[in-house]
Amino acid sequence: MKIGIVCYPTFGGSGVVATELGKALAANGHQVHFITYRQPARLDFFSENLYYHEVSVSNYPLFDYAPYELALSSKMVDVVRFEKLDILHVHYAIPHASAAYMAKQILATFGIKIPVVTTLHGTDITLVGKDMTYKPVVTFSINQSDGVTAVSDDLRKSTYDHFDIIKDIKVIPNFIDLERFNLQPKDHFKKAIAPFGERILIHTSNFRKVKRTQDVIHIFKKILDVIPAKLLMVGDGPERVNCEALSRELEVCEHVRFLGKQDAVEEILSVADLFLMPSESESFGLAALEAMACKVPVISSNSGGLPELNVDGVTGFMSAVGDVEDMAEKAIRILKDDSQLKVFKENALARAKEFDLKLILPIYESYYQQVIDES
Ligand code: GMT
Repeated sequence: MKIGIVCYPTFGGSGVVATELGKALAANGHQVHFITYRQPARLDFFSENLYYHEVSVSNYPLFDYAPYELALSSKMVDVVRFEKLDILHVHYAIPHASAAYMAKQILATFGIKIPVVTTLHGTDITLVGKDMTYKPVVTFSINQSDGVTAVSDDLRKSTYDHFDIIKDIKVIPNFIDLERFNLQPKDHFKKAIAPFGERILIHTSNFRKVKRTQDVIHIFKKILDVIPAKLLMVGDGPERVNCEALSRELEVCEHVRFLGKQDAVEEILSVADLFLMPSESESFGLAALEAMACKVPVISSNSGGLPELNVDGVTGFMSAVGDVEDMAEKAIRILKDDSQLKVFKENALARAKEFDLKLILPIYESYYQQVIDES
C-alpha cells in the first residue's frame, strides 16, 4: 500500500506512535509518506520506502495566526495526487482530521477518492477536543473519517460519552518495538547514578500539568524517607521548573537528576527499578509501556486507559489520582526486597510482550485494507 501519515513530529506519544508505525509499515514493504511540519523525532535515517514531505506555512503580516491547517490540506492534496496514495492515516484529531476532510473534498474535484483513517490519541478528546472552541469541528471530522481508531477502550468510551459520534471506533492499542526497548547492560551508568546500590526511580514525560509531575517528587520524598533511592526525571516542559523548586523545598534535590529530553530513553530505563506515572489522565500511557519493555514495573494512577496496561498487583500498582501516600506505600512494597522486585520486573516484561509491534502491525494493515475496500 501507499500510505500517507500525518502527525505531530514531536517526542510526545502520538508522534512517536505514528513514526514507529510508519517505520514498521515501511519495513514490511509499504511505501510510507510522512506529511508534517518538521522531520519526526525518530525518523532521522534513510530508508527506500520512507518519504518525508514538509508542510511550510508562508507568513504574511496580515496573519496573527498563520493558517497551518490550510497549508497541511494543500500538502495532503499534492502528495495524494502525485504520489498516488491509497490511504491517509492522521494521528491526533486536531487539526489533522479536519485538514484531511478538506483535502478529501478537494481531491474529489480531481476525481480522486482517498480514504481517511483518524487515530484518536488522548488529549485531542479528553482535554483539547472537549473544549467548545474545537468541539463542533472535532465531532464533524471524526464522523467524516472513513475509519476511526482509539488507543484504548477507555478513550473509545470517552469519545462516545463526550461527542455525538455515529462512526464505529475500533480500538487498536499502542505497541512497542521490543528490538529497541529491552533491558540493556548499563552497569557503568547505574553505578554513576546510584554508587551505593540505591534503588532508581524514573519518570519520563512532557512535564505538562496533566502528568502531575509534582506528585512524582512528593512520592519520591516519601520513598526516600524509608529506602535509599535516586530519581531520574526525563523530558522537559512547563512543569519542570516547579518540580526543580519542589525538590529543593523538600530537600531531596541531591537525589534527583533532571536529564531533559533524551533520545535513547531505553538506555536510561535500563538502569531503573520503578517507573512513576501519577497522571491526571492518560489514554494509554505509552511511556509506561516503554518502561515495562525494559523490565521496569509501574506505579501509576488508575485514570483513563492505564488499567488496560498496568495490571494492579502484577506489573506494578495503581492508586487514585493524587493519592501520593498510597503510591509511595505501594512503591516501597515493591522496592523493599530483591525477590519481590524481581517478580514485578519479570511480570512487567511479560505484559509488555502482549503489545509487541509484531502483533499490532497486522491489525493496522488489515484495518487499512478494510477501510479501502469499504470506501
Ligand atoms: O501525553 C501527552 O501529553 C502526549 C499525548 C500525545 O497526544 O502525544 O499522549 C497521548 O497519546 C499517547 C499515544 O497514544 C498516549 O500513550 C498517552 O496516554 C496520551 N496522553 C494523554 O492521554 C494525556
